[in-house]
Amino acid sequence: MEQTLAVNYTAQVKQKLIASGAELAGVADTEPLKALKTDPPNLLDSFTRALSVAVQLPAAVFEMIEDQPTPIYDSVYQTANRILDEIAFKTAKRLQNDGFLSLPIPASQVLDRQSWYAAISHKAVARMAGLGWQGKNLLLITPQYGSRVRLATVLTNAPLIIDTPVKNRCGNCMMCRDACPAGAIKGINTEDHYKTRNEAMHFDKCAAKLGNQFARLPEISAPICGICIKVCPFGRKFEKRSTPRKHENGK
Ligand code: B12
Repeated sequence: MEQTLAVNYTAQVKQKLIASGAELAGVADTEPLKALKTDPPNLLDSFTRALSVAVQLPAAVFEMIEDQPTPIYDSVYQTANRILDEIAFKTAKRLQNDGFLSLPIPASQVLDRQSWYAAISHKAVARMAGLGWQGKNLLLITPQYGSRVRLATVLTNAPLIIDTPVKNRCGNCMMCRDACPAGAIKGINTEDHYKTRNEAMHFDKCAAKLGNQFARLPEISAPICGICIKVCPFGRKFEKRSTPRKHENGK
């Protein structure tokens, strides 16, 4: 596909994603992502691009979270996963109908519960696709919605135009470190990404708090928390806005 066609096709794919209910979409080259652990290990072999999709969670849900996840957050978490899985499924089918091999990666499927690994890290894909940076909370922080987004990925060999990563804007902020109920966040910054989860967090403390304590609360179905998401100023900034903002990255 020649350049102008590829530019138009990429814009069209992103527009359809936004029209299907996503807030943000971007494209990453799969080459640098091959350094990630994937399941299966050759997951990326047939794919040249990874399309990252983000759905924003309603801001008011976070206002109800104080020191543990709430049943409404649990429900919203499940709904966001369903919406993302449907968007990724439909996008993969659309790309396939256009002649491109495409695979939707589920929002929240865990393939290894011992070491907590999925098929591929959505955060790494989203970061490389320019949706945001990896914050001190280890999550993807978007300039528009902070970490109040859930993510999915579509792997494809469609010749989509690649987006560029954005700069980390955490600065000296330590709000997620100070609020973490597990004391898991170390408060270390990264210009690109952490080499391991443990560089950013006492990972076991986070997994134990969520898996052994929060997931056992009434009406909580998964290891969720929400506190490092709630306190991030980039998410709160959105909450205080009175007028809707256009999708800044136009993706
Ligand atoms: C297993 C899992 C968990 C486990 C383990 C968490 C973990 N940190 O790995 C537990 C149950 C503890 C957990 C907790 C949470 N999770 Co969780 N979890 C996942 C899941 C299913 C797989 C994660 C995985 O495979 N990690 C493997 C490691 C190695 O990858 P990583 O965590 O992304 O970290 C590395 C890469 O990002 C890499 N990287 C970043 N950029 C780049 C670029 C390149 C080129 C390379 C090579 C590497 C690289 O640097 C990191 C260190 O190596 C993902 C969904 C998915 N498929 O991604 C959701 C996911 C990460 N979870 C999510 C969320 C929101 C949470 C919680 C807030 C719970 C909640 N919903 O309330 C907490 C937050 C914990 C925290 N602060 O990290 C969201 C994050 C959204 C966001 N805005 O970032 C995800 C993406 C789910 C989704 N569909 O949106 N989770």
